[in-house]
Amino acid sequence: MLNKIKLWKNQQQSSSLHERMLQIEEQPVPSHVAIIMDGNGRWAKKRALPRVAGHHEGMKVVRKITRLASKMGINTLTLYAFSTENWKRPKTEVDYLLKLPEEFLGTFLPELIEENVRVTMMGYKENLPSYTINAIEKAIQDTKDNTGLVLNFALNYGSRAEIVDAVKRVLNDCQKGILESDEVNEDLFSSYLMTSDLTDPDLLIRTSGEIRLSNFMLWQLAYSEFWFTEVLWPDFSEQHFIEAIEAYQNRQRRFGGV
Ligand code: V0D
Repeated sequence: MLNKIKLWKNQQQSSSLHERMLQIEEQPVPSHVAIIMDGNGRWAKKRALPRVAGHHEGMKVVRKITRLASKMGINTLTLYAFSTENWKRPKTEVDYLLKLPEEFLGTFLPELIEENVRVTMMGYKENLPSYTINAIEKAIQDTKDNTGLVLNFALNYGSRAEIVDAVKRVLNDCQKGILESDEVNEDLFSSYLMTSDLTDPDLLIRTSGEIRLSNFMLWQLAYSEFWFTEVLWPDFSEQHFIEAIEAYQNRQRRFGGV
């Protein structure tokens, strides 16, 4: 294609993106968006590349969607980066995945600080290598006073384990006499989960055509809107995210958010 035409096409595209952003800003955006970033391996396979190439490409999409979510005024973005099931993958792939936080933060942390983003993590830190934890803890520390988007990484996270642990700690507090069993209700129980500081997600996005939760935020997603797409995570663009937010806003408009 001629370069001039390409340029024109890009301009058309970005101006329509801009218009859709303005439209989105006229209605409430979801306060908390959670994403299951699926399809990195399949993206790589389609290109005869190693699976890790898909993960690396997926990391670039995290940057792009974080910027956009921040710009939209979304309060919390939770990203499912590594599940407790992911340990079953080949060791070389696991090792590669667990180096991504360091790589990501090495280049993107200054921008997160600049953008007033606060990094948080939920998941089991115990089994993670020190280079993974150290990179994330530095990011948490360096962004702890930021007041903009909360960028919450679900890493070595599993929802059933989270619930079982919460039950154990409730029982323990009852035994110690800190808590009466009569006081146990939904709100009290929520405060024992890893998401105690967050609101429940308003919108869940899952890419790559899988229509299931895969042990992700089972309790927290009880009332959320779900949006699924066939698009593989490395191909997930700003347009797709905008499409998901528009779908959410349309549902809220039609059903009055009940
Ligand atoms: C691979 C697609 C960013 C999903 C995105 C450890 C799978 C790229 C992070 C990241 C991963 C995590 C914490 C943090 C900063 C960045 C990340 C993992 C995988 C698993 F503080 N991308 N990313 N972490 N992928």
